[in-house]
Amino acid sequence: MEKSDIDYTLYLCTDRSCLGDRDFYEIVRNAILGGCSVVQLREKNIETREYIKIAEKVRKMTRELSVPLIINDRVDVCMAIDADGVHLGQEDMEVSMARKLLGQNKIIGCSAHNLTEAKKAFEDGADYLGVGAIFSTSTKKNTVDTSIEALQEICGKIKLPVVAIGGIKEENVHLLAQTKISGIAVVSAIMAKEDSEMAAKKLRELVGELK
Ligand code: 3NM
Repeated sequence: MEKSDIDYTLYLCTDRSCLGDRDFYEIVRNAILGGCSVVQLREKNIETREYIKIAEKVRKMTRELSVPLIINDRVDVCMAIDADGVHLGQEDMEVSMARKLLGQNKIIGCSAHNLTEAKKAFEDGADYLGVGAIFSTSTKKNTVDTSIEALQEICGKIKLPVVAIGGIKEENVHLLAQTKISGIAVVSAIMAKEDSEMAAKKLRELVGELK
């Protein structure tokens, strides 16, 4: 898939901690069937070998279903399984260094909380930005609040696709109208739902209404 063809409308970040006894792969598959257009595998506190094992399975599934797979933080895991790209936070590897390692064809996303970070990510060669946390979230600790005004400013001034993240759910998607985001990224609004296909379908409709 060409980088320019990527549809950021509904970006799923995975989290295996909210599954209970449900099957991770089934939830992700159903979320894609419901309309998730990008999957980011986000694993924390996991051995590298285990990370790769999971990533390979998700890689197979996303290839079958023709959606891009992004690996959170781990450039080595991205390379090892030939994922479509990597997502880097402000504490992770520098975008410019990841670009050197991954080459031009891989997608590199970067988290930004303000215009300065967004500009730097753009200059360093990022392909898209994840901007948040827009609303409060209990999924990730120590998030930096980012206002809708700051999101709007980044969308207006940086020529990269912007995906809003943090506490986004059915009830508040409408508050992102007029921000010119390319899509929303969610964890719990899909992963914590019993029916991830229906959850994705509904969110996809709501984001579609913004555009
Ligand atoms: N990154 P939920 S907030 C993975 O602010 C992540 O950069 C964030 O989870 C950031 O959709 C977040 O359940 C968690 O609120 C988002």
